[in-house]
Order: sequence, then structure tokens, then C-alpha cells
Amino acid sequence: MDRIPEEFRSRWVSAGSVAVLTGAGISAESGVPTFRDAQTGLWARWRPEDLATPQAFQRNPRLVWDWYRWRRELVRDAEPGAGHLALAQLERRIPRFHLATQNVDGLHQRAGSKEPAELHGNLFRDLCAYEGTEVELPEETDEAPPRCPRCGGPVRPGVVWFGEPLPRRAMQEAESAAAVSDVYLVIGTSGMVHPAGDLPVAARRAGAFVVEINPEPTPITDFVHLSLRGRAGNILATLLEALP
Ligand code: BV8
Repeated sequence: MDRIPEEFRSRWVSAGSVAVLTGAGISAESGVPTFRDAQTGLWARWRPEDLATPQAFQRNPRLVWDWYRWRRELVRDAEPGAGHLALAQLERRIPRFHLATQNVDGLHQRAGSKEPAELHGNLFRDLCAYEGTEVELPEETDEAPPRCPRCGGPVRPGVVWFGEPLPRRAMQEAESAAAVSDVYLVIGTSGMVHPAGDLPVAARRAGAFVVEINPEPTPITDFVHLSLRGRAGNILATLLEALP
């Protein structure tokens, strides 16, 4: 992006509050595959939507647990990218700034963002599948899935699967932030997963100037006020540099 469109600059400068929604694209530059990419190697045979469901876990807990263990290793070796880092900087500059993410990789926190609303949970959290509460696993066990130390039930990753409700508090926070935002940034998401995908619509309806950051057009491109074509890292680093 060579220059920042005047309307964006003026809306940004006068913004009382900024809200952001990120998706897998902001972590793509950290080497974390997005959902739309074909899965690599071992997992090329399955679609994420066929593994990230309670039914898949019911049917084949070991397969689903191993898929998440593979993703955890991938993310553990990843570093926050320029996009994550720029958002953490912007958060410090703007008094009313809210970050909601669809990602489960925890990279926003590692980049320094304070308490992003994790709409789809977190890969590194473990839950008892029977009790629904968090479990602290003593150490890496070979058992797949491990058993809950309290009730012996299977342990599942603390993510929101397709067909499961989003965490109420995180979604309410994200909805409230969208409703009062003057500028709403939609970064690295195809916008195809709901209800998270409804947030930019709510922001626009409430009067926000909605800006999409994505190298590709998406189903929401025609609907946003400004679509900045490019990688999250490059564009956000430019915005950090050029905007107050
Ligand atoms: C629910 C955690 C109800 C697990 C995930 C309305 C319409 C249609 C369908 C539905 C609807 N409402 C509900 C549904 C059903 C479903 C859904 O949305 N289905 C889709 C597939 C059509 N939603 C649900 O099931 C939700 N639950 O509604 O429950 C309910 C209520 C009460 C009681 C009971 C039930 C739950 C949805 C959450 C699912 N969990 N993740 C895990 O990770 O394993 S979703 C998962 O997929 C990710 O978290 C992410 O959110 C999503 C993928 O989307 P993106 O992040 O956008 O990633 P994607 O790969 O699609 O796109 C990447 C983008 O990045 C691309 O545009 C690319 O161009 C761009 N990019 C690439 N490189 C870069 C870049 N951008 C910038 N820079 C770069 N360098």
C-alpha cells in the first residue's frame, strides 16, 4: 500500500474508538496455515470442518486429539508476525481499542495484545469433555486423548467447534465494541464463519468506517468502505508508521 486514502486517515484521526476482528490470515505470515489453505501432509485427507466438530471427536477422539496436538506443535514453533505486533502497538496508542480474534493460536497475546476476545477459544486450553471445565494435564501423556484427572472422561481442546456456541462474554464484548466503533478493521478473514462474520456487518450498521485488510477479495469486500489489498504485516506496519 503506497499511500493511506484520505477518508481513512481523517476517520482514524477523529476516531474515539477502534475495534478489530482478525482471522487466520494474520497468522499465515507466522507459518500457521489458514483454514482455506489445503492442509499439509498427514492432514491433507481431511477438511478442518470435518475434524473441528463434536461429532468428529465422538467418532474418532484419537484422530481429532492428534490433529490438535499437531496444530499445537506448529503454533508453538511459530512467532507473532508484524501484523500481531503492529496491533499490539496500536492498542497502546488508542484509548478505546478492542481486539476480537477468530484465531485459537494465542499469537496476539504473545505479541503483547492485552486480553483479546478469543471468539473461538484457545488451542492451548484443555477441557474435560464430560464436565466442560478446564483441566490441567500433569504432563504430556501418550494417551490420546488424555483422561480427565477428576472424572476420567476424555480431554478435549478448549476451542469452539462447529455447531458449538461461542463464549458468551467474548462475543458480547466484541458486539459491544463493534457497536461503538468509529473505525472497524477486518483483518485476514474470509468472513465465512458465523456469528463472528456478522461483526463487521454490525459495525457498519452502527456507523463505523469498515476497512478490510486482505490480499484477496472476500465475500465482504463489496460491503466494506475500504478494502486494502495486501498482507496484514505490511499494511499494519505501514498504518502504524503513517497514522498518529
Ligand atoms: C454456532 C475453532 C450455534 C476450532 C473455528 C450463519 C450462516 C452460515 C453458517 C452458520 C451461520 N451461523 C452458524 C453457522 C454454522 C457455523 C459456520 O459458520 N459454518 C461455516 C463453515 C459456514 N458456525 C458455527 O458452527 C459456530 N457455532 O453458530 O453455534 C449455536 C448456538 C447456540 C447453541 C448451540 C449452537 C461456531 C463457529 C466456530 C468454529 N470454530 N475455530 C479450530 O480452530 O479447530 S472456526 C475456524 O474457521 C477458525 O477459527 C476461523 O474462524 C475459521 C476460518 O476462517 P478465517 O479465520 O477467515 O480463515 P480462512 O482460512 O477462512 O481465511 C483466511 C483469510 O486470510 C483469507 O481471506 C485469506 O485471503 C486471508 N489471508 C491469507 N494470508 C493473509 C491473509 N490476510 C492478511 N494477510 C495475510 N498474509
